[in-house]
This record gives sequence, structure tokens and C-alpha cells, in this order.
Amino acid sequence: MNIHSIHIRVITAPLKKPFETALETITKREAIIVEVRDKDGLSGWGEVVAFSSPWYTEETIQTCYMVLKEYLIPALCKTTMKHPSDVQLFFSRIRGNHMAKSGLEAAVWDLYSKQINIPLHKLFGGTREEIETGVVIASHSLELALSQIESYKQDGYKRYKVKIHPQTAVEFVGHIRECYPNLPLMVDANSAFSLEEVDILKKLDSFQLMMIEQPLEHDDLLNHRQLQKQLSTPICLDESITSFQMVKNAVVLESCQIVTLKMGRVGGWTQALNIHQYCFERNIPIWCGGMIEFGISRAHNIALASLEGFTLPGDISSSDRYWEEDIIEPLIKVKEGKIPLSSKPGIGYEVSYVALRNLTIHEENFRI
Ligand code: OSB
Ligand code: MG
Repeated sequence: MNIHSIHIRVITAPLKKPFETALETITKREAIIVEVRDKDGLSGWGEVVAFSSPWYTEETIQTCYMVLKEYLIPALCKTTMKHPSDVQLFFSRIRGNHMAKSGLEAAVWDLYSKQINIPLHKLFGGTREEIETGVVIASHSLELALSQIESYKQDGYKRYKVKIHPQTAVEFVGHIRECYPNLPLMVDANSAFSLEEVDILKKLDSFQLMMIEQPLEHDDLLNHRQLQKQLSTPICLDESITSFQMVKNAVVLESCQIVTLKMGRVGGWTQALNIHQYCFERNIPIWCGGMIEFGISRAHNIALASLEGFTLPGDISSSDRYWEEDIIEPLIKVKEGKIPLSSKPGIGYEVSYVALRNLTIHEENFRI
């Protein structure tokens, strides 16, 4: 492959409003933007979706930066790659660090699909012309949650996900159901429950929820298996889905009925495609999760969600859901709950160097 240099930028931006989960409240976001350039002036783009601190995953912006600089980029410089799938070969010699790997691999795939002049979603066999999407309501205040649902309904989102907490879940979800009897609604507990609180979770069974996302500990497949036997609402695993192997474990153990796929958490496109194929062959519904990301990661997610097995709307919202200023053009805009697939090569969106420059706090260039 023709690769000339790699440029990484750390960017930071405030969220339009605080994002409140059972674990943490997010008010600003950092990301590492990876740009892989070829000799002809084409650029491929990836985004590292780790958070600034390890509240959600072990990886952070700092660990990803270090791993990219000390291991992944030097390994890529040493290898003569024929095809982006070769990236997996040198990844396999570095354990874990999935989000760092994913950001770099995504940029290589984007560059490659621009070099051969086809859209990324076509390269991976996406079958959709448009994807259906959902939105996340992350507010501890019922009043704010209700007003957010009301305003997102204007964009026609196909699925609404609210964050819940054991102390308030039944009342909170009950109120929302009363106001919106037919809303396609699901809840995300971000592992705030224990198996002793099964009675609370059973009460949620009466609210016709599409699913309950990650009620128990992030790495606990056994108790999720026990819980699923006692609930009629399908359990969807999010935090637990850290690799292709973990998906197979969860499916064989019957720890969940639905899988949330976050490309960053499983280590990139290649792993995500393996998981998609495995679930598709077994009729296990999957959907594309979100990480409060900027437009580059969203664009990759849109391409991923165009694959046939993504039968449920994902957490892929408009650019203006989180940002005053996103880094891509055009901005992502959800209309009637849908986003059309771009017919341009690669991720199908241009990256704005002006917007990037405004948000960059640190950058470094590596010659291959
Ligand atoms: O649990 O799905 C989650 C955001 C940050 C960390 C964890 C989660 C989320 C979301 C997705 O809910 C939000 C989004 O990107 O729209
Ligand atoms: Mg979740």
C-alpha cells in the first residue's frame, strides 16, 4: 500500500449539555484523530474513541496516544503492507489496546477505499441505502429527559434510549411510558445493578422495553445468564462485548439476546466484521453503539450499520446532538430517523482542517 505519513491530533470540545450516566457525567470530550496520508495527497481518517479517564474502559486518551506512538505506528512503519487486512498481523503481536488499534486501522481502511475509489460501506458489503437510527437521553432529571425526548422526536428517531439507575429506574421509566405509551424505548443501566436487585429489574418487564442494556458488571457473563432467565425483556450486552471471543462466550452462555457493537472496543473493522458475520448467521440482532464521538467515528459507524445484520437502530445521532462544531462536512443530519449512505469514496465525508485546527491541543507527525 502507498502510505507516506501518519499524523495524529488530540482534539477537545465541550458537549452542548452534560451527558449523565449511572457511572459518570461527561461535560467535555477529547479524542485522537488519526490521519494516514499517501504520496498522492489522499488522506484516510480514523478516530480513537477512548475517554479521558478510565471510567468506561481501561483505555484512555493518554494510553492510546502512548500505544500508537510507541508500538502501533512503529510497527506499521516496519511492515510493508499490501492490503489493509495486513494491519491485523502486526496488531496480533500487541495485546489489548483495542481503541488505539481501531483508530489506526480505520484510517488505513478509509485511505484504501479512497485509493480504489469506492465508498467504505460498499467495500464491506453494506446493503443499505440509508440507516435507521436512535438517540440517547442521558439526564438524571425526569423533566429534562422528557423535554429531550420531545425535541428529538422532531427528527423522527426510530429508537429512544434512556439511562437508568437502580434507585429511580421504575418511577423514571414508568413516567416516560405514561407520557409515551408507544415510543420505541429501551434502557441502559451501564452496569449499575447487582443480581440482588432483580426485583427492580423484573418490574421493568411491564414497560414493553425493546431491551435492557448492560444491567450488571462489565465483565460478568455468568450473572447476566442468570438474570436473563428471570426477565422477559431481552438483555443487550454493551460493556461486556470487548472482542469477537466475548461475543461467542456470551452467545453460548445465553447471557444476552442482543449485542451492541462498538468498533473501537472490539479492536476495529476486521473484528467488527467477524462479529457481524457470526451474529448474522445465528439471527442474533446487533446494533451499532456510540461513544459520544466526533464525525469521523460516526461516519465509520454509519458504514458499519449499513451491513445486513444491523437490524436495530443504533446510537448514531446528528452532529448537533453533541457538538456546536463537528469536524466533518457535510454534518450528519438525521431526518425522519434516517441517515442516507454517502456515495463518495471512503467514509464519504470531508474532514474540515479548519474545524480540526480550532479543536487541536496537541499534534505529531510520523514519516513512514
Ligand atoms: O453505554 O452506550 C453507552 C456513551 C458513552 C459511554 C457509554 C455509552 C454511551 C452512549 C452512546 O450511550 C451515546 C452516543 O454516542 O450517542
Ligand atoms: Mg451502553
